[in-house]
Amino acid sequence: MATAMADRAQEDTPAAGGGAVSKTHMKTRPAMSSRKAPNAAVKAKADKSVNQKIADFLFELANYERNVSRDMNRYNAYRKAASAIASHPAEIQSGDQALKLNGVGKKIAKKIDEFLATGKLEKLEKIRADDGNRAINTLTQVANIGPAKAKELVDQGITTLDDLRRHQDKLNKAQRIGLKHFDDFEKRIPRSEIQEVEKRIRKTLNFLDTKYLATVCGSYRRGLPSSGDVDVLITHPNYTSEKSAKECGVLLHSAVEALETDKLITDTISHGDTKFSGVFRLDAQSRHRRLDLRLLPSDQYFCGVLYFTGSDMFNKQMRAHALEQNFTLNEYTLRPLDQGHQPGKPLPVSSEEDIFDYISYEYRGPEERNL
Ligand code: 8DG
Ligand code: CA
Ligand code: CA
Repeated sequence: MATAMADRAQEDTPAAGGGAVSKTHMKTRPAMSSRKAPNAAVKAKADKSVNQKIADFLFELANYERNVSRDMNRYNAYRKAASAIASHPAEIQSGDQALKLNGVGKKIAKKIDEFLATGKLEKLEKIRADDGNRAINTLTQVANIGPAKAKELVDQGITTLDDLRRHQDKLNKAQRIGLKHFDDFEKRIPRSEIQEVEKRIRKTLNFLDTKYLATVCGSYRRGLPSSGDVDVLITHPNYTSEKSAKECGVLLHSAVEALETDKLITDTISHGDTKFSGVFRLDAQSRHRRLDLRLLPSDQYFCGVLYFTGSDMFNKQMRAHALEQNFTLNEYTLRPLDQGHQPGKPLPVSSEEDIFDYISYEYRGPEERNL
């Protein structure tokens, strides 16, 4: 009962945790997974810690850099500082104190001092007051509309969701689906609902072929109480990296077909041999939710599971550690680097633990990867 109520509370919060600046999916990254769940919880209590307030304004600046300036370096720099501050155990009392944290430089320290002294940030006040910025932020909240597309639309005088609805001819299929389900996609997905969809997907796949394996990754696997979308990885022993995706794509195609017949999948945004991106809903009373399905070769499954579990900040750290140990790690493989830094053959991997072992990194369970 308590869980059900907590889930409901989560679901009623907007996906991005209140700010008008982020979205829940896609290649332009949301602001940021590690922030959302705590944010929703904090909101319920209605009083935020100083660190959380600082992290919030840094995330807002990060979004501005991504959406408006389209400067991904600054976007990442602000997010890194925000994550460090949000997870710092002691209350930040000065810019100098923050300067000691990884990712906080002089400019950010100065902003923290301004915020601590005045309770706001001049730069952010100006950004928020600008109509063009606001329009871009609004439009980038639609799934599959990125900063460049948003700018293009704003330049054509399209600045609100109503404008968009009147000019759907300017959108591609994915963007039209984003607009159609705008209200639903804004809502976080409670964990209980993902447990349900996980069961349904496993049951459907099992019915097709008992050798399918499916894992829901992303924030759900990291144990968060709610998620922005559902990321499912599937594999099958018949599909290995030696075979072509084209040859094995039928494994994904028949899975998607079965999930459509099951009335779980409602829309398709894109559908290749190894990646499906679309929409599901549990039943007619439920909301529409974003779904990513990926088919991986069985010998690359665990590198995939590790990668798609994230968080992306955690992945960055782990990849950097791998490099220090002379390995290169990506979503497919772990490979040793030779003296000339050339990657060798992929190492055999049959669990996530194997990957940590090879690179001498202390094992962390999925719940400990929420950076
Ligand atoms: P959320 O959906 O609840 O917002 O959070 P998430 O599950 O952590 O994020 P996601 O956007 O669905 O991405 C899933 C995982 O994919 C993420 O946790 C780590 C991995 N990943 C990266 N980099 C990137 C990237 O640039 N784009 C995407 N889509 N995923 C990435 O490490
Ligand atoms: Ca996700
Ligand atoms: Ca995703």
